[in-house]
Amino acid sequence: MFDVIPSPFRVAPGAGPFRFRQGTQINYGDPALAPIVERFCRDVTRRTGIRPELVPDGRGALAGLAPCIRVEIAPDSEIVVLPPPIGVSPSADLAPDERYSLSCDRDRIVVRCAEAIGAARGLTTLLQMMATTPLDADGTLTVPAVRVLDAPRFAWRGLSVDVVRTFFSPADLRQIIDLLALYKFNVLHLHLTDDQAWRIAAGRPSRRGDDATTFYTNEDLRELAAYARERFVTIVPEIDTPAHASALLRLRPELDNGRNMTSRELVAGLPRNSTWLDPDLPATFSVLDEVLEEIADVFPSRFINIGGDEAFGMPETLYIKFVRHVRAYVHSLHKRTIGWQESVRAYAEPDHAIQYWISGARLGTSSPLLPVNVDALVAASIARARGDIECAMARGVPIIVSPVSHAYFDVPYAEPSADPTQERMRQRVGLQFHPVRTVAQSFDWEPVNALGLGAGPEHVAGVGGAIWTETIKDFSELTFMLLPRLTGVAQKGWGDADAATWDDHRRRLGAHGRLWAQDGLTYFKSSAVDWARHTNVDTTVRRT
Ligand code: TNX
Repeated sequence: MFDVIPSPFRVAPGAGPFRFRQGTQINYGDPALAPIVERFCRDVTRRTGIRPELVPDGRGALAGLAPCIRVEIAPDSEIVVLPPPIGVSPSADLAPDERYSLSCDRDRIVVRCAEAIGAARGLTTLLQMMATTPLDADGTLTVPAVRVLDAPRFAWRGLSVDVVRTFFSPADLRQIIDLLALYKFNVLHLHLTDDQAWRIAAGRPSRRGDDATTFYTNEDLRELAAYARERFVTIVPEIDTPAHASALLRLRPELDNGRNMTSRELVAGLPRNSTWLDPDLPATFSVLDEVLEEIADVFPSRFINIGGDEAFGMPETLYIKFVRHVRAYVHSLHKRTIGWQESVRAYAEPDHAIQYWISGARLGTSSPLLPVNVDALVAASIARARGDIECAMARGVPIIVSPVSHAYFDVPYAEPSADPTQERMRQRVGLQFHPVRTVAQSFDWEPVNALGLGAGPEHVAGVGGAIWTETIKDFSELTFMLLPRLTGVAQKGWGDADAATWDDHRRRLGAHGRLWAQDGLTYFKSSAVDWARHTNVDTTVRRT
């Protein structure tokens, strides 16, 4: 069985299975690969109980005829036939080369790549192959005999996590980063500020945090960014303004202009404050520019997400003035901007990127739970959603595709869990105004087509999942909503359009629940998936 998610570009049969056993030698040809190969060794031991022997190059390695694993940088290898990715790279102007080949034959497993990131992707595939294969009776592991050629379809493959409505510790976020790396995502987009809380040190009048809100120190964020970077994940920070900024107004009352904070009920059962920051108030940018400068310094990412969503009640001219200032300021810090799709209404140049989210499913007329009092302004914003995408396409603004209908993980699950003890959680967690969706329905989409008529791959920057945490109380509820649907977005971001049907994906998923259980992660045991596959894999091997 070959249960790798996302499915590789091409998989062909290899010559005979490789037997992986205690002490199998693994060797690499370039010092730049050392941390990647070392991490692979730790992960494979943690997941299979088998400990390979790491033999750095030039130490008489690979002596004898024993089967071994070799990782090498070989830019002129068979990977040259693979196409470059579509879209925008989160880490650099020129996308790093993630292509790799992996051949598993009787005597040798060889991973080849053009640069270190390709080795990480290739070894992740090998790790999944090993971790989803049961051990043989003699304690060895028969690695499927395959020749894999692989490259991502899209350059940007992200997950946005709302750490405002519910706080997640750096340790929680490191587990999310591990999960992203396991599924070949390359962006963790952190939604750091909103109406309910301001989760960063920058902008606080006193750094001591005397307003009792839990927040990340710059040191926390620097460490997280470094942890992510080692795993080829870029953290893109989001400072959400001009709306969703009530928490900043509470911290900095000088930003109150007497009319920019309103209390309203926007969605059934979820009272929200709505605020907009006033570009005509001198205090606004003296605070915000400082915040952005500090954030640009903390995060090495190429992009800062400036938010820009749901500026209900803000005069359009002020919205445009505000967003233009912010993006010009971020540019002056040598960073690129990304914003939610509404931001294209203020700034539609190709050096900006937008994240498309308002798909029909949100507050769509099809929702039986549509609150009767939907604000006319909200309705108007939704009505403009199609225009946002057309404007971006016409002006060459790259689009990260994140439709609520398929890429939002706070949509409640429709089908029952195979585990009756999960039913209460399933019914409680997730935003109730979304129509419920099965895991299969969430999987049924194509990122280019999701942009509608006239869209082509040239309009797409990449793919992004998102999870909002209004109904999520803790880390186990977070992973319950992320898993298994996160793997579906991984498939759409990495795999070719028709690379995997739901049936393929569902079959592979059956072998992945075990990996999450190994990591102690709660996941939704959808009744549509046979989670009992490979039951003889030892799930007691735990994180060390
Ligand atoms: C809209 S999705 C938001 C979030 C909320 C979500 C659900 C987006 C860009 N903005 O602030 O969490 O609706 O209420």
